[in-house]
Amino acid sequence: MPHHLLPTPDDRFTFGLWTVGWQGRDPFGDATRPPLDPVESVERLAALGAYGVTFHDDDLIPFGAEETEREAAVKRFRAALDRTGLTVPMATTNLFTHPVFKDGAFTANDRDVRRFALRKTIRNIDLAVELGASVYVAWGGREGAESGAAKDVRLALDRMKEAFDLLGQYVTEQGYDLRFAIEPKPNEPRGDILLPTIGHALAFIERLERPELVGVNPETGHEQMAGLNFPHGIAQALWAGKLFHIDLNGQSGIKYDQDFRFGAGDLRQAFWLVDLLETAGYEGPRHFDFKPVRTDGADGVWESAKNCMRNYLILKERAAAFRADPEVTAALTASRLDELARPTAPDRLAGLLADRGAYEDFDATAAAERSMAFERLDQLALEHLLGVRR
Ligand code: 3MF
Ligand code: MG
Ligand code: MG
Repeated sequence: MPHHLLPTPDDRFTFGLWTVGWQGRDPFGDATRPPLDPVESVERLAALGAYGVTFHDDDLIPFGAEETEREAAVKRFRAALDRTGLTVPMATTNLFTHPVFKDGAFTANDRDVRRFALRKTIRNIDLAVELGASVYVAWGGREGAESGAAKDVRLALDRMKEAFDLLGQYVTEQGYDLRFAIEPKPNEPRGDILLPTIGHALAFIERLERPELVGVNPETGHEQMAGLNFPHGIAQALWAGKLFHIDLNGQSGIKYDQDFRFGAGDLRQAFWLVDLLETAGYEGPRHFDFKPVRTDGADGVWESAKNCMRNYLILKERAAAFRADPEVTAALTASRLDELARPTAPDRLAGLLADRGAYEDFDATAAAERSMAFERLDQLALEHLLGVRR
């Protein structure tokens, strides 16, 4: 295998414990694989060249565990991290599995549940910081509804804001160097989930007491489940300075959350995504949130984990070749990408209004006749992606 396609910790690839640890339980079928010890996951991921591992509180410590059991689990995990050098750049809370969260956590109609959810989150924030995490993800999978009157969405958003304001106050008062990343998803497991897309989340964040502490953790498949263009959403999150973290995986079109390994599903969007992350200066972890298919045993688990990283590196190589190709440079100019980079009116409004060439003398017919030459540009990209041009 070419050396540059072998991952190293410098590539900053990370995996959730719940990804390789997924036992294949789905709404129609039981587990097809035995439980996986988090310590084994740490060791295997380190051996494959990963940089870090992430976890929900309940991935590491069973829900409701006694304090002694909790301490023992953390101790074993920490020892495995020390042994392997794997990091924990992110952690998160499970606010969706236990039946107590059936109507949500931060926005459950039941106030006691909301208070419990906040305390559960705060408890795991302490552990996350102890283990060195700098990002805390919040996926509100149960924050939503199946019917109209069951959820007053404006009130639920008030409660959601209250939750993030309290969590922001907590980390500020503790002096923690920790930022939050909201993970949008349109539906599943709720019929409709609040903050369903990157755009909804970005608008919500600006209403918080400490917006600087909160960004987004978009997931490939979640945006694509809504038929949206994932690289476009990521570009807007980057533009807003809000791409604090990312969940990479594969999805084929508008259907259930497939969570395929990265590179499966919409390959063209995967190509443009890697091109964007690698050229836009994104420095966060490349985090995989996928589910090894339930047809496979342990062989498929580690094969798919390895290939999430391998596919990212292949696409990184292809995207770099595309950018370095002189024919691509010429095609980009022919498509006027350099012009898009120029401000529309550096002469400000007065200059624009005084410029007869901009309106009175503008030849709209001639401008309409200029080809944008996008077909040639896109074919060059496709041929680089397919490995036909190098
Ligand atoms: C569900 C998800 C979640 C989140 C996780 C991290 C279980 O579709 O993507 O995975 O990523 O809760 O916050
Ligand atoms: Mg998913
Ligand atoms: Mg996710």
